[in-house]
Amino acid sequence: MLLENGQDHLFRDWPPPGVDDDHKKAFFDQLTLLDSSYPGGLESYIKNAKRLLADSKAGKNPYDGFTPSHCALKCTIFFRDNVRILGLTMGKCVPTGETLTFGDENYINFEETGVREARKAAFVLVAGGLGERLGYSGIKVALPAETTTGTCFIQHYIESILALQEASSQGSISCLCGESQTKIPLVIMTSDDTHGRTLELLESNSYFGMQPTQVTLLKQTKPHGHGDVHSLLYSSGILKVWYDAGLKWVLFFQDTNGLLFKAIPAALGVSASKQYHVNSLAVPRKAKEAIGGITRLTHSDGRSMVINVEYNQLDPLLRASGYPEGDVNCETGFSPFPGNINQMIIILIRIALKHHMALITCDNILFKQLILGLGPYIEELSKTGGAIQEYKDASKTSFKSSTRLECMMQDYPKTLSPSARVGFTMESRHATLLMDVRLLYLVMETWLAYAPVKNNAEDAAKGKNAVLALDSLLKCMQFLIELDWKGVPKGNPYHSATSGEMAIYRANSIILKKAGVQVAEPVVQVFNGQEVEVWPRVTWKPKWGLTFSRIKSKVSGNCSISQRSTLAIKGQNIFIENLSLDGALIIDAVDDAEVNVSGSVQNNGWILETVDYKDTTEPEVLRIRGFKFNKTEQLETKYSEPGKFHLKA
Ligand code: UGB
Repeated sequence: MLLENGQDHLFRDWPPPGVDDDHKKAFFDQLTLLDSSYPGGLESYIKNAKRLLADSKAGKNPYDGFTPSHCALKCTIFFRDNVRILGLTMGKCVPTGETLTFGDENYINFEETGVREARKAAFVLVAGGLGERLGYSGIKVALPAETTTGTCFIQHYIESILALQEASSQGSISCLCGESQTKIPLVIMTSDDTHGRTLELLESNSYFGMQPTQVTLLKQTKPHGHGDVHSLLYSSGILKVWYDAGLKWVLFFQDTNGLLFKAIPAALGVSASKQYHVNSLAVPRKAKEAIGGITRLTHSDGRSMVINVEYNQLDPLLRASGYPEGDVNCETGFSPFPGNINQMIIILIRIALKHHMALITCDNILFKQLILGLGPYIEELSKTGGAIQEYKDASKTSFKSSTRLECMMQDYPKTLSPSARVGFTMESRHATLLMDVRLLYLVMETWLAYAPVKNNAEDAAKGKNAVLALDSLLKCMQFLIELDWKGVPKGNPYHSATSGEMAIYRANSIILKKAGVQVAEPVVQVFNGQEVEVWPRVTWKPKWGLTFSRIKSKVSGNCSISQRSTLAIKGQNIFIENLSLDGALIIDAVDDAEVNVSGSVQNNGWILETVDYKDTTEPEVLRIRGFKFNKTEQLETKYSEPGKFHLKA
């Protein structure tokens, strides 16, 4: 079959029989696995690849017939009158969703609802990506999110889920009856590149406190994009298990966003309170920033939809549709197309239509189901095997190394048959049904929700994050545009290890300020060629600061933190009252220990020093962020026994 499909180059340089036979057999084992796991087998994969490469070379526009426009909601509204978080309901695309201000009563209520609802949630982390752009040799989930405590991303995610689990179980009926606490399931999608090391990381750290049975690793059989998550959830049977267990929400998230769990309680609360079927988180987006843009697409036949257009497709699409400037910032300094951060909360519901379960996922699926009377998600997946439409962004048909197709999890709606076209119709006969549909892009402020770690130091400093993929797409779609590096707007987010870590300190400092602590203003410093705000290095365990109301309940009196300070809170019941911090303070306590901290801490602290990313004498995790801490002096206390304690500095 491979020979018949033009893949004879695979065997051209094979050594004679008897030499390297084990490798040859292993290669065929791989082929067999791929053949059985790809819908239609390897022959189908090769045909799809050839077709997509030909389309790409011919400059075929994947959005043929669609005209992009930004939603009626303009970015000016995002920031009007202290508006912090704004819902874009799909469809009419007017701001009829939720308008939240971080920390106000409404926000706190949503957070509390979200925490309660977490009992009925399952989490899905897509972590099969190589992180090629980051240039880090380890798996990305093993990378420290911040280096004050050295907590890696997977540990932070697991501890956040455990904190939600514990908080959501408190006061629940099952707990009052003495039944075991609800265990929130976590699925991690891995790949050949990440599977072994992910498992090893979990096992060697006792799953960071999670029960091993709570965690399921589902391995992609090829580097094929995060879209594989749908087919894996389907084929593994796990969706059915969750449904039978009475779960209601599935939350998808990515591998290196250290802020995400700050936004999750409120976002889940919005979903639960308003019964949104799909709730995709978004942030204001800088023009050409490497995150997908939420766009209204209107087809010449009248169809219209609001959907993510991937960052490497948006600018060329705009230029080809009468916007010669492409994707540019508007008067607010942001693109009118908000950014998709690939965090979706999806509801598992019953639909009376067919008297059976439907899993509503991804943009627009409910529209398709209702309008076209399609079966539910699981039934839908049974037709396609969960295959997601792939893409290939290259201008060439011959390659120095093997090429591959990719698919994206947010593209699920595009997998349906032509009769089940993506989007919704405005025809009046569907009006009633549309009224019942509740899909939301929840736009959150970036400082709270989004700080991914994706780019290496050099590219981040040059602003290449914004145009890396655009460059290849421009070629592939043959849009004749001249764009050079200088054309990239300065000030676009770096999406690097440097900015990712600093964003955590910034968010924690801002939250403490909102809770009443006097936190010193940041200074601007340059690390690895990137200008970043440096706030006091404040970190806490998710179980200490799961929601804003919990944080507020643990901070009181007249507290202050100087800019050069480090504060690491490593216990659940640590209460800070009338504390003045100028230096480093590290407090560690077991859950049953209640510690009250007050007084004045003054010491030489942890001094921030620069690290050159080319300096190979430094560890890689420090080189990629461009700084390290010289731990000169600190007050460090540890409480390992239950009881009440008072630390008076
Ligand atoms: N991933 C896999 O699990 N398997 C794979 O085969 C590939 C990836 P990238 P990118 O929010 O920041 C996405 O490479 O290109 C996992 C959205 O498409 O980081 O930056 C991988 O491990 C874009 O719309 O994605 O773009 C990682 O966890 C925008 O939302 C995740 O998939 C952007 O992310 C994403 O992989 C963003």
